[in-house]
Amino acid sequence: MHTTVGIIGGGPAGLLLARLLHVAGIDSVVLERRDRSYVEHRQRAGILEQATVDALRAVGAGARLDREGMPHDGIELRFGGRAHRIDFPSLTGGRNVTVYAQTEVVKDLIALQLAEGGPLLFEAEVISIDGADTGSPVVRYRHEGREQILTCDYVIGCDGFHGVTRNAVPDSVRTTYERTYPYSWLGILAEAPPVYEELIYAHSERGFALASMRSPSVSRLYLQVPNGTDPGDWPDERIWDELDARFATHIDPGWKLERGPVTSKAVLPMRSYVTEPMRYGRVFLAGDAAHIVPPTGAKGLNLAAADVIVLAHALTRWRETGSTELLDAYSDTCLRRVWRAEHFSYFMTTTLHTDPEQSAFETRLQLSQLERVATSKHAAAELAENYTGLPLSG
Ligand code: FAS
Ligand code: PHB
Repeated sequence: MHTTVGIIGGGPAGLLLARLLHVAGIDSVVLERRDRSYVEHRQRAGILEQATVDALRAVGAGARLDREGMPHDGIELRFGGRAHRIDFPSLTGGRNVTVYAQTEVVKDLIALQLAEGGPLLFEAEVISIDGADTGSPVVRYRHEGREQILTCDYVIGCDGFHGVTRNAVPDSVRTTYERTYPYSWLGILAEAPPVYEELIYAHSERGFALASMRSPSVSRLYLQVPNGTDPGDWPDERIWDELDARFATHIDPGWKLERGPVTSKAVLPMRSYVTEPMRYGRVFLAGDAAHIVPPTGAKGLNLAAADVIVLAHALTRWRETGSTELLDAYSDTCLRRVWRAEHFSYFMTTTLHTDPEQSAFETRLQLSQLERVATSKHAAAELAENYTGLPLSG
C-alpha cells in the first residue's frame, strides 16, 4: 500500500492530523496498534485550548463539542486555607478553555475518519520504519496476522511515549531531556455531580488535589499519591475523605464534595520529557511521541494538537508549492511552544504539589508564589495566558 503521509498512532494527534490533511486534500493512512474500543475509552485529558477547539471545528468535529463541551472562564486556586479565582478573559484579552474529555474528542475524530477519511486501521501494530533518510520511507506493520508494508512520502510518528517512531531518529542526532517527579496522581471518575462550577487546584500540606469534571453528573478528581501507589489501597471512602481534607478552607469549613460511585480509578506517573529534533529526514514526531508534560497544566493534549496543526500547514505548503520551507522549520517552530508548555507544567506541578522530602522553607516559597498569583494581576495574567494557551505560530 502507498500513501502520501503515513500516520503511526490513532490517538488525538494522529486522528486530528489525518482530518487536517483530508480537508487539505492530502491522502494519509492511520495505523493504530489497539482496537477502537480501547482507544475510545482510555481516560486522559479534559481541557481544550481555543486553538484545539478551532481545529476540531475546522475539520468537522465540532458539532458534539459545541453541544456538550463546557466553556470555562476561570479556575480556583486553594492554598493556606483560602481560595482565589483566576479569571481568564479579563487577564488574557478574552480567552478561555473548554472542558471536553479526550475520550470524546477521539470518538468524534474516529467516527469522521471512518465515515469520510482515508484508511484508519485498528490492531495494526507498526514494527519498524526504514529509509527515514530517503525520499520513500517504508513502514512495516502487523495486521490481520500478516506483516505488511506501507510506502510513504512522509511518516508521522503520533504513537505516544511508548511508540516506535522515535527509534527512527538515530541516537547520533537525538537529544532527550527528562525529569521525573517524586509523586504520582490517583485519578478517579465518579457518578457524582460536581458541586463546583470551575476546576479547583488545591495546594495542601497533605498533598495536591484537583477537582475537574466530565459533565454535570460526572466528576473527574485527582489526588497526589506516592510513586508506586496501588489504586487498590484507596477504597472509595478513603479517596473522598482525603479529597475533602485537601480542599478544606477556613472561609467555608463545611464545604464538601458530593459523593457517588467511583467508576474508574488509576495511578498516573508524572514526567517531563522532550526529544529533539522532532524530525529526521522524511520522519516527523508529533504529540507524546516527542514530548510529555505532567498534567497539572492541562497541556498534553493541546501540545499534540498544536504540533499537528503546524505540521498539516507545512505539508499543505509542500503539496501546493513544492516548498519544504515550513517542513524544515517544523521542529524549531514546535519546540518553542513545547518548552514554554514544559516550563508552565513544571511551574504548576512544583508550586502546587508537596514533595514528601521538601523542607518547610520550600513550602513557604510555594505559599509565597501562590500569594503572589492571588494578589498581582501581572502574576495572575502569566498563569492565565499559559493555561488558556499561547497563540500558535508557524
Ligand atoms: P497518545 O498516547 O494519546 O496516542 C498514541 C497512539 O499510538 C495510541 O493509541 C497507541 O495505541 C498508538 N501506538 C503506540 N505504539 C504504536 C505502534 N507501534 N503502532 C501503532 N500504533 C501505536 N493530558 C492532559 O492534558 N490532562 C490529563 O489529565 C492527562 N492525563 C493523562 C493520563 C494518562 C494515563 C496518560 C498516559 C496521559 C495523560 N495526558 C493528560 C496526556 C495525554 O492527554 C496526551 O498528551 C495525549 O494523549 C497525546 O496524544 P497523542 O500524542 O496522540 O498520544
Ligand atoms: C481533567 O479534566 O482530566 C484535567 C483537567 C485539568 C488538568 C488535568 C486533567 O490540569
